[in-house]
Amino acid sequence: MKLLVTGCCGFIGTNFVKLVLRQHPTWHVTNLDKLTYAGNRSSLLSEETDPVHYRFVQGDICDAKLVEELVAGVEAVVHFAAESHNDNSLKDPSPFLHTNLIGTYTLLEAVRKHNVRYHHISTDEVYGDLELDDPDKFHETTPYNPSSPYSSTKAGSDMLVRAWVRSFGVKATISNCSNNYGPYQHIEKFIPRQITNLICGVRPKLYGKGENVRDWIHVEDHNLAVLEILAKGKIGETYLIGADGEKNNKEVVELLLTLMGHDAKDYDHVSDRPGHDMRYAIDSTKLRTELGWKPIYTNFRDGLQATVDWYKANESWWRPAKEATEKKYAQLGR
Ligand code: NAD
Ligand code: TDX
Repeated sequence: MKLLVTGCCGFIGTNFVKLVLRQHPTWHVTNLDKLTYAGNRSSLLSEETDPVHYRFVQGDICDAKLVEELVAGVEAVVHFAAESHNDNSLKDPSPFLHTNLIGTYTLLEAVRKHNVRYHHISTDEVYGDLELDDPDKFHETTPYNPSSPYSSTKAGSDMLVRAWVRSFGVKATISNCSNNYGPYQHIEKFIPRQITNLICGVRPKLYGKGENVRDWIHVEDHNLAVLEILAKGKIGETYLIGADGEKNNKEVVELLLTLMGHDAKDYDHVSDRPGHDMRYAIDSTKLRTELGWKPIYTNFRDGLQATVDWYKANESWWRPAKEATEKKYAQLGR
């Protein structure tokens, strides 16, 4: 199997490449990544020593000529590359429109031309948010209702995929996953920001009251689901990926503080994110019953402890980005 995978110098893509090369040692993966501020080539440096199975190409998914050349040589494309951070999208939406919309369009045109299987990685944020006391969860049929420039461009990219399936017969599937955690996540994101703050002697920062709920899933469980969909997913279908991991932000920070040897109340409240989605929750029945997937990392405390240990052991990976990341937050007052 020859795969083109986009955005693998980022969090989920890096873990995806490592998983694929472990589970399918005969496959070949080409990683197309622009190396934005969020991309770190060093995460897959050891894989670069095996050019028979892994190749890194630095480039933009909006570069139609390059994308077409790469798509022509593979059997399937898995599209992870995106501008992925809500806070950044509120400050400057333009790269989100470029990468998430034009980038997806560029890939779709290439897979259409070369009749190549395509899997589109998306987010549960396309469905908007739920009230804290709503007994319902997001389903494949929940209407789209995105809140931020990030989630609206992801919603737009999903719509492009659906249109390319219906109008041009592109062989595509879509997955919408909840919040991931695990190794190699950029330290701008909630969990690694607080872990690295604590390592640096800085108190964790909770937006608003900290009551917002996210449905946490370990990145490995997300990627295992993507491999199932690639192998057995029905063309044209959407699959929701989630591991029943609902927690509010306050609970997560308190658990992190405890795991790292601090008093559970040693955090600060900072100003809230404008338009902050209240709650995400995924019903993954379709994925579980139709494709037989189930999560492996069902103990959040253990998964979080392993993640803390990873950031402690890999300071050279995140330290160079810490100052610039916190400078951006300081400008936002958060
Ligand atoms: P990330 O920000 O860590 O990584 C994104 C990667 O894409 C980076 O390596 C970056 O250099 C690359 N990239 C950005 N613009 C590019 C362009 N124009 N051309 C080529 N490469 C480009 O993101 P992530 O958290 O790994 O998310 C990956 C995908 O998963 C995204 O599509 C995101 O919407 C989706 N997703 C993420 C989560 C989550 O919790 N992180 C949850 C659900 C879905
Ligand atoms: O310092 C912080 N304090 C805080 O309280 C940060 C960075 C975040 N938060 C809150 C905001 C959210 O309620 O924590 C929650 C998680 O925040 P993020 O890590 O920024 O994630 P979120 O906005 O929920 O989006 C994530 O999940 C869905 C990913 O970044 C998206 O790419 C994915 O689509």
